[in-house]
Amino acid sequence: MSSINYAEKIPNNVNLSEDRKLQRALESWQPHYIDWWKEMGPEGTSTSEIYLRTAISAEPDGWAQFGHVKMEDYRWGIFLAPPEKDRKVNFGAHKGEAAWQEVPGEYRSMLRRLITVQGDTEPASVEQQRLLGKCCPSLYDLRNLFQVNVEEGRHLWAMVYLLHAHFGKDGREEAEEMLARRSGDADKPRILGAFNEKTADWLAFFMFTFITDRDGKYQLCALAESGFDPLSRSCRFMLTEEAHHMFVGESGVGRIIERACQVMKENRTDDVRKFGVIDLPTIQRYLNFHYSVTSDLYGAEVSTNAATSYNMGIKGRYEETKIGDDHQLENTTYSVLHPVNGGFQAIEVPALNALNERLRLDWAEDVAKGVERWNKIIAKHGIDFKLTLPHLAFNRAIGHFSDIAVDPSGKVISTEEFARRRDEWLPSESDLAYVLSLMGSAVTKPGQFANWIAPPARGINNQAVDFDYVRFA
Ligand code: BYC
Repeated sequence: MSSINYAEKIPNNVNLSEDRKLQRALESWQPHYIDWWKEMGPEGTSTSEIYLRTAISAEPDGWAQFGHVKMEDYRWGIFLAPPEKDRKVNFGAHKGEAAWQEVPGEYRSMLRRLITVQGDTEPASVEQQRLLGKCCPSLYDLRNLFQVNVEEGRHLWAMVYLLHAHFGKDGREEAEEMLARRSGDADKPRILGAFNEKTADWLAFFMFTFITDRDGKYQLCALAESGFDPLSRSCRFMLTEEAHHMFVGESGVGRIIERACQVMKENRTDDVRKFGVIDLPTIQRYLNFHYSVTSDLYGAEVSTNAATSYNMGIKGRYEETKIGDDHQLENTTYSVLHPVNGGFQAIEVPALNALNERLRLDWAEDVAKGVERWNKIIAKHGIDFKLTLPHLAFNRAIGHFSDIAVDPSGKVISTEEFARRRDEWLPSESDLAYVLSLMGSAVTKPGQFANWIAPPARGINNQAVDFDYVRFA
């Protein structure tokens, strides 16, 4: 059941050939996807062979196979995690009922909206990252970028399959729209804010995969709890791929920090820019930016949308079934920080309305642990500097903090002061220009690394660090 059939035009483990109508619909979407990939996917890669992992089975222990693959020959497809016997709806008004294999009619539009929002982020991130290959710091990093890109492409397939299989004409239209929007486009932007930002350099890419892919993890975990079983199974399989993306981000930033610290020590100076590496205060400003922009992805702190989708049983909490409460939350409250009279106050609100905030805090705690691991690298070098996460109200565009100006420590300030001091806290034009100036041309000799980043501790899939992860034609 879970092994993937690669003999078909669209590899899948959902017996696609048994549903001719659906198969035809997806086969007619497939060339549009390929056209989109050629136009908006990683640039200049069509003939290179990349050491990629490809799913061969959706079972936990056997799905990854590694080998050199031409990007254009990559086989995207539809893979769901194996079904769980007698799975139930585990929360909300339908708690205890059998999980749904079809969309309950009255929940169609809410489910379609969530699947569309999730799906839209996937091609968006590929678009954001499409030029990075031209300035890669090594073949190892180039391979990781392409691995992330092909998997985001497959995550789009996962959501498009659900739209086609369960939402009829509306779903097919949404699937087409997914290929029509463009990250950062003034007329047809991607749906969520962070996915319209630029990812112009590798520090931004690593921050994005560390922080924003981690939002992906938490949102997918919440959707994996869904009573709509096909969504749950899709998200569970997507999560197995997401872990590598966050590793790429965390280790990438860690290696940039490592290199900065080496140069600081060797030259006994904080002023490392003249040695062509990225200084720690610039890394802090990138962290502030990506953290605040990604905080917005959780929506408003108090949200009736979130309450409704929980009540319906379609989007749960992080690790829902491990939480020891009634999983209905009708009579519970949750404390949410509000801006009040120039400061902040924790106010109890109905727990159902606070679900976005709760997921955001789960994510924030996880991000903070990663930042602590980065701080250990700095401490190991005996350098007196600590990266910190800004206050959750800092630089927000969505939710109830979006109307106030706050410095990274959480002090409420005037909008004039924020504008005046913005460049102390967020990457300035000159920070961005400096980091971009380091990117230069691609480093493509096996085992070589750009000056601004340390090599990784080990290679991919037990290969050496100087393995030829990408072979150019
Ligand atoms: N930008 O009640 P509210 C990933 C909209 S990342 C623009 O607060 P709700 C990945 C909202 O849509 C994970 N608009 O929101 C990572 C709503 O609009 P409508 C992606 C925003 O519904 C890296 C209105 O504001 N997955 O996978 O409770 C690489 C009122 O909103 C934003 C998901 O997000 C924003 N930031 O929560 C690749 C999961 N925030 O409907 C991939 C699916 C809110 O009134 N999505 N709005 O026009 C959801 O669960 C929810 O839609 C949200 C919003 C959590 C995003």
